[in-house]
Amino acid sequence: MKINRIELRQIQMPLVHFFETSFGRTTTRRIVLVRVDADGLTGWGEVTAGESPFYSYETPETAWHILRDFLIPWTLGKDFGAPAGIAACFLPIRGHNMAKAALENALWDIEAQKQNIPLAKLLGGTLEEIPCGVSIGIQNSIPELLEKIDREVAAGYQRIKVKIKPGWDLDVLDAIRSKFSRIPLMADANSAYSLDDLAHLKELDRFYLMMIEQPLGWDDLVDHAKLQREISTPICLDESIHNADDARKALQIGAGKIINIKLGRVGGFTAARQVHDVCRARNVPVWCGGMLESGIGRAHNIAMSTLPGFTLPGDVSASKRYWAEDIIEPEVTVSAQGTIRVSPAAGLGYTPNLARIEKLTVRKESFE
Ligand code: OSB
Ligand code: MG
Repeated sequence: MKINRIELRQIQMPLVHFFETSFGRTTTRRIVLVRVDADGLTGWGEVTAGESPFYSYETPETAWHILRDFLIPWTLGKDFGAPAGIAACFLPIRGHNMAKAALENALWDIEAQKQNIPLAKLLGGTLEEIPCGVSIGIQNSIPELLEKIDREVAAGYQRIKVKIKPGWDLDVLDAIRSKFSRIPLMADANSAYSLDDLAHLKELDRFYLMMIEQPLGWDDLVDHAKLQREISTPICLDESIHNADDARKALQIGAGKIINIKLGRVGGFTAARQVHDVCRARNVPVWCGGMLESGIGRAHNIAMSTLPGFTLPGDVSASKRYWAEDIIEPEVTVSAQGTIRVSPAAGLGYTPNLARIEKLTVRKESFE
């Protein structure tokens, strides 16, 4: 596969509702899209970095820099046998996984089109329908949160994840459990606690949560292992897993019992499959995390979620929960049973809406 042309664009898309985590509130997404032309075909990738370096150090600007000054010059005009070849080429660059993932994933899209099979099939996916959950951010009040949960449960979503932080945790979970005693429920702290909060975190055990996601440091494994020995709620790792080695070490020391896989965080499909394989070999369930993606990143997440180890509902949900109008056609829809049916079409399974993308573009640069 020879890369002839790469185009970077930054688009700006307002969310239909703000999304708040322990590190802040997002109202508008700034997303870098990568368009790759190779072998007469076009593939798309999405940089999933947040607007500010709070989830990780990457931002749309750091990704643009790494892509323009390193990843693109290293790959333009070069011939890569298979998409995994480009992942190997990026290895000398430390970190910047979201920038790498956007470019690598576009090549997977092209390879699937070339073989005339769905991307899910190319990855080795087996599920035809994936189970979906929702991630609900911190709200202005508990009644507003309960109303949101009510709506998502009624829509059929198979599990509810809520964001927690000190001051928005025990009371919130108490209120949820009084109203929805049996829903599959989990909480994501996005690193808002430390081991000083051990007694407080132990209180979470009474809500019989499916798991608690990343309670401690964003780059920590050791303290998570200590916490996991003290609480019965399974810990799920998000921020601190960047590759298959991290996953192996985390499981080895008991830092958690479940891993959330995000394509951007681990650097693309090649690494994501490796993390999946490490977990599957140890019977550790994984699920697909979300980063408030546009339709392109969402389509990639759907394809990845078809791998056999993705046994838990992920944070991959309907386009309309985020966008008044998505940038792909058709938009992503979820069935009344809380599933997404995987498109049988070749490649992404969705068509990027070029006119819509052009309208949302605030910055563009192409490389031949
Ligand atoms: O920690 O999973 C997270 C969104 C932005 C940054 C981090 C996270 C999230 C989500 C949203 O939980 C998941 C989604 O609906 O895309
Ligand atoms: Mg998370």
